[in-house]
Amino acid sequence: ASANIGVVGLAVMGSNLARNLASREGNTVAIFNRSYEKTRTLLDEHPEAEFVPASTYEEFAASLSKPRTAIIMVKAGRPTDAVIDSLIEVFEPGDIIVDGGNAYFPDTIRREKAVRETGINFVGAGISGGEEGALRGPSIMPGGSDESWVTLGPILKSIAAVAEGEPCVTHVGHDGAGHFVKMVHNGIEYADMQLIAEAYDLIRRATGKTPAEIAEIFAEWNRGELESYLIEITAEVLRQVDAETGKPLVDIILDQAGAKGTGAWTVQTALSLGVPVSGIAEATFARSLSSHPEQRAVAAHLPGPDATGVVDDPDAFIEDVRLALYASKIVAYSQGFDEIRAGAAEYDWNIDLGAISKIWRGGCIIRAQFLNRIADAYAETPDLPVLMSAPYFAEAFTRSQEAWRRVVTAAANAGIPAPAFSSSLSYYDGIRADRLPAALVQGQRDFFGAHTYKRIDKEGTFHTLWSGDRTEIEAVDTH
Ligand code: NBP
Repeated sequence: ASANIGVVGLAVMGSNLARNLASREGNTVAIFNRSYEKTRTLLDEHPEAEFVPASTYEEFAASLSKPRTAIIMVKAGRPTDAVIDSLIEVFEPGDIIVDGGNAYFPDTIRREKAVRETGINFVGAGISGGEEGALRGPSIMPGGSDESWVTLGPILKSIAAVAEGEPCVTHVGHDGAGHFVKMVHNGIEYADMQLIAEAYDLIRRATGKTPAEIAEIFAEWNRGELESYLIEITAEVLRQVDAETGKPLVDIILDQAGAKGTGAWTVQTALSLGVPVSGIAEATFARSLSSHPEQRAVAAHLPGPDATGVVDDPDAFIEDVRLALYASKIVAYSQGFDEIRAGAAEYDWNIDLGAISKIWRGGCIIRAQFLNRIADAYAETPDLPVLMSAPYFAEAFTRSQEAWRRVVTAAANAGIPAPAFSSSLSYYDGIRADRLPAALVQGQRDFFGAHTYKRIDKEGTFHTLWSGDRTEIEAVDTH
């Protein structure tokens, strides 16, 4: 037994993670893949790395020092279950199995429970940053037991991205907490990307600027409060010219956005937790809308305004869009953190929200300066019920809310879809409202279904006899 850590599954993510592990002082990495070719390729292409190859699960287990620790990087779903079953056969109580794939958190909760019964530790770890992150330093969101963190913590810290001197990994919480937080990370990523896409579309269609010109605008924004990986790569994508046609590549790419399902998971989970993640939901729906060419073709003749000429001062409009993007982004992140708070309460996880914002500062797709502001907000008030109500963000809304309204108005007037911008503004106005028309909804529910209501002026549950003499009675709340 000579390896302190093992990797099972040597496709692109697993090989890169194995190389990352092997490159760090003190690690010797056992490697295993179902078919031996991938193991052979990794050994051949990276003779510099200290790998201990195995061709069977028995050999793999024998090559690991105790407690044996193995990270699984295979396709999510059945393949992950198959590998876990095989590892359980050859591992012993106290050993640690880590699933680094993109598992759906209820699967992680189920697997953790089943594996724990054998005495083996199971850790579901969300790993963000794609291939490049796996190789150079991802952001890692591990769940699992405190016991497993003792062994696993130093290993994961050795390979994680570093942001402002701190490794981008923290023990998120028990069982499925890590994969839950990774899921919400991806949901926020959807919202952030959609907001940026709407900003681009608004500027392009309302001012007539070219993709190359808009690339320069994003590059400029990346030097200010919007500084982030996603803004940076947006400028790169917009600058790209298609070699074949000489046109901007963004005009040649088919406008139908794909999805692997993590946005949908985030929204489905939010619906069952009762958390309004409207920014993430609109981003997910916007991808769905784009991917139905047959519907778009039959709807294309529906009437709408002409977008040209809605903006008389392009520079002022572009600055408005920047402010609207920043304000909407605060809403999207606030909603995402709200979902993590609700998930932690529902599943009994002790999640440090400030620590989560810090481990997203490096390695992952949503990495940004902005996350420091979120960390500050939680440092000041750890149990903040609504992130965007923190003083720093309140100040940002003071600066941006008028511009935000102008942009949403211009989008509506010009017939340019801005679902994430406008739903974020509606959420903002809803959450800060003194009174909501929810009172009327309660009245309607009581009318047709005797669902009862509460009053603002006294305790109790009430029902109006709508089909009788319309007097109010005190009701027993059974709904
Ligand atoms: P894939 O998701 O393409 O999976 C391929 C690997 O799974 C191969 O090693 C394959 O072995 C193995 N495998 C399969 Br398929 N069925 C198996 C089974 N029944 N038993 C054992 N091994 C089996 O690899 P990937 O693209 O490197 O992704 C790995 C994980 O990382 C996935 O969960 C993915 O969702 C996640 N991921 C994350 C990010 C990110 O940014 N965080 C990016 C990409 C992927 P074989 O060689 O024998 O067929």
